[in-house]
Formats: sequence, C-alpha cells, structure tokens
Amino acid sequence: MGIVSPGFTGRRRGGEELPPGQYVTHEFPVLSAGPTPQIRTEHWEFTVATETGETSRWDWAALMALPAETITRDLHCVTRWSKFGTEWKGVSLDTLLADVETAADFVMVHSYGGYTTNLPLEDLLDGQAWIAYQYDGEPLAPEHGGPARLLVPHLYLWKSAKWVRGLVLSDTNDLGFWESVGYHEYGDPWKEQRYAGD
Ligand SMILES: Nc1nc2c(c(=O)[nH]1)N[C@H]1C(S)=C(S)[C@@H](COP(=O)(O)O)O[C@H]1N2
Ligand SMILES: [Mo]
Repeated sequence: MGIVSPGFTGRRRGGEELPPGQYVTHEFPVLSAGPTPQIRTEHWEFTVATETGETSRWDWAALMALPAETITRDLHCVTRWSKFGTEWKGVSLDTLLADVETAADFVMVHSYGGYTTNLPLEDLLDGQAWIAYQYDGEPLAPEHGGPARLLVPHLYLWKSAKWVRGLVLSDTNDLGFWESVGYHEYGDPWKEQRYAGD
C-alpha cells in the first residue's frame, strides 16, 4: 500500500476545492454595498416570519443560549476570490428553524441596513447554514457583518448576508438585492452561476 492515498495529488483533495474561475486569497476582503451598520447586541434581534405570518424572535441572549457549532469552510465570492479554511462559530439554522412550522420553499434574508438576498429554504437546512457571530475565535467584526451574519458557504458569498436581522419564508422565489440586478438567483460556485442565465 502506498503512502499516498488514491486521488491525492498534493493539492487540496485532488485540487477540486477551487471552483471554476476563482483564485485564492489569504486576505479577507470586505465587500459591502453600503455603510456598515453599527448594531449593539442589546438592540439586536433575529426574526423568522413564515408564509402564514407567524413570527419567531430571538434576542442576543436567546441566540447565545442556543447550542453553537464551530465550523471551518471555504468562502467563494462572485468577484472571483476564494478563501480556504475560514473558521466560524455560530448557531445552525437547523436549530433556529426546528420549531418553525412552514410549507414554504423559499426564503428572503433581510439585513440591518436594508440588504436582502434570496435562496431556497432547503439550502439553509441540513448543516449548510449558520447565524455566525465569531470569526477566527473573535467576535465578528462589524465590517464582516458583526454582531451576526448568515453563513451559507456552499453558495457564492453574497448569499451570506451580513448584519442579518431575519428571514421571511415564502411560497414564491422573489429576488434579493444583487439577484434583482442580474446576479444568479441561486449562485452555485461549482456551476459558476454568477449571473442570471449562467
Ligand atoms: N448586508 C450585507 N451583506 C452582504 C453584503 C452587503 O453588501 N450587505 N455583501 C455580500 C457580498 S457581495 C459578499 S462577497 C460578502 C462579503 O463578506 P465580507 O465583507 O465579510 O468579505 O458579504 C455579502 N453579504
Ligand atoms: Mo460578493
């Protein structure tokens, strides 16, 4: 038996972890479509509204009381930078949505400051998304979305809404901020779904 396992090329798992058209950066660029909102945790809340109008709320203490996970994931921005191995701490959307009754298929994510982004509800479930409040062992910096942001690392990073304030569940796939000006409604980096029609 060889010491090198089949398929291992000396790069990251067969060199397959960099999606097409991306390059690696070791920086952590800041991309914000407007000014950075300053949200104090004592004023922070996160809400989930269902398609029938039921609303669930968490204040900061309630978020902190939920079981958190530390996860390491690669980030892929549609402007072509990717950052490998970023470490986050946050609460899984599986935990937050566990008691939310819904038959909706879609979600509009809303941020403090007015940013929105849309995605299918199933992309927030099954260990794919978190409300993240620590990056690299430190409280999440305001420019990166602190006190808390959505993290959905399997989609292009514009889906990971910074300063997240809530989800609105819907039967219809309405378009968010970037999606409504021509970015792809789904945004799978492995399929290079950058713009509508890709
Ligand atoms: N609220 C909000 N969230 C946002 C954005 C934004 O402008 N406002 N930009 C998105 C885009 S395009 C990217 S690439 C990432 C950038 O996250 P970063 O600034 O932490 O690198 O945040 C996403 N989330
Ligand atoms: Mo982006």
